[in-house]
Amino acid sequence: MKITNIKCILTAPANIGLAVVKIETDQPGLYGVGCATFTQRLTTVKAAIEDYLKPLLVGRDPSRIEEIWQLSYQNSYWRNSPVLNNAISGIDQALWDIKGKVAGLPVYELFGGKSREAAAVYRHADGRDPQEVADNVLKLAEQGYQYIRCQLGGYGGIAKQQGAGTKAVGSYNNVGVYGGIKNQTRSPYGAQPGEYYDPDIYCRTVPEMFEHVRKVVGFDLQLLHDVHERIAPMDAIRLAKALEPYRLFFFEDPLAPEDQEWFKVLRQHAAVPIAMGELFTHPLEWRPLIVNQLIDYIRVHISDIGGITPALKLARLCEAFNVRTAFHGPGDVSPIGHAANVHIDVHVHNFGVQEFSGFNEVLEEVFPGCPQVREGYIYPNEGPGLGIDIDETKAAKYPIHNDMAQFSGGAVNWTQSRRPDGTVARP
Ligand code: GCO
Ligand code: MG
Repeated sequence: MKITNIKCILTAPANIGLAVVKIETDQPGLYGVGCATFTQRLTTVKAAIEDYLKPLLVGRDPSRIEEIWQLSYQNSYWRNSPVLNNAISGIDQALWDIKGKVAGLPVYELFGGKSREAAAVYRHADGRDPQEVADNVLKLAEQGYQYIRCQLGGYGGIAKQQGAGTKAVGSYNNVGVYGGIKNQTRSPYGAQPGEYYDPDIYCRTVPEMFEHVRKVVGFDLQLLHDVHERIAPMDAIRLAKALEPYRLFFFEDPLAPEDQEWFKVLRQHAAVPIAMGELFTHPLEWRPLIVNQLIDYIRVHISDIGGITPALKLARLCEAFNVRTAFHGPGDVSPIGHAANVHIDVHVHNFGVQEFSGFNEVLEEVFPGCPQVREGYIYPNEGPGLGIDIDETKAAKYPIHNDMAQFSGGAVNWTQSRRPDGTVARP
């Protein structure tokens, strides 16, 4: 069996750019698909695949997944970048898909079979104020979800830019839920355009939000929160302590990958389960946190670390240190990437929870075989391989474009966050 062609398909059926790899072979009708989605740098991933990995791999035996992964990983000499890892992921996932099709088995069987019939998923409940968050939590609970992420305004601490002298106000009106005027922090005249937020307002409104949401929904639901590494380490520690009474399932990205040393301080001060890893691309980022038991859930975006092959190895490492998986699963993972997540989720012993962002009708059309969710659980397809495909003709109807709603470099959007004084901040 030989690889005869490798192509990277870019498409945006839900207005979020996705990258998918298709590997064709010399066996009639036998091909594999894989996710390579790094939505902020799609065309660079496509170039890495078609200009570099394709000439390296065409003509090779697709059954040699481990060897091809190592060859691709070393081939650029410099390694561990999100662009190169996503390119390798698209290849790797497609090779697992091919191997499953050749064996006539779903990919999870190749790992060692199921540990559970389906994977529990969590959805996002956002709101402009605590009551709206609570309402959205209840809506998701009615659909059967038991795990729900709660955010004030998506990222929180949202401020409105109001011309000269930006006025940063809370993510809801300036009066706190329980009275008291939220301080209004102002920006200098001529402040640059950006998504302004106020870390102080964020840190004060999140505990208020959970106080209110727990009052409304009680404690039977598992609630999560994502800091998105947007506050200073000491503020993250103070916030984690403030959230202890609300029994979070996990507290995500409290610190930036660059603030790794602070995790041991956080661990000493707050009894809150920590989830980290969405931004990780390098083994030296996750290894210390796992072996020193400084986190409870690993949140990697599996294409950002190079695909199924490294994700399985990472899950095994985590099992030895009682860390559970909680793979990244937002809209900027393709349905093929979600399918890859689910095959690992139903297999590994130390599964925690799976993030899921839902599929719209168009995604389901472009990607026949999307894994299905019922009563808060996502089920793998029982067909051979990853059990999902891409309809290239339909995918072509949804081209990516630079001013895409969420992730373009151009328009001011969530990746152009600024603090009240105009300082560029982590998204
Ligand atoms: C998550 C992410 C999202 C981000 C986006 C980045 O935990 O799903 O942090 O909240 O906004 O998905 O890819
Ligand atoms: Mg996150």
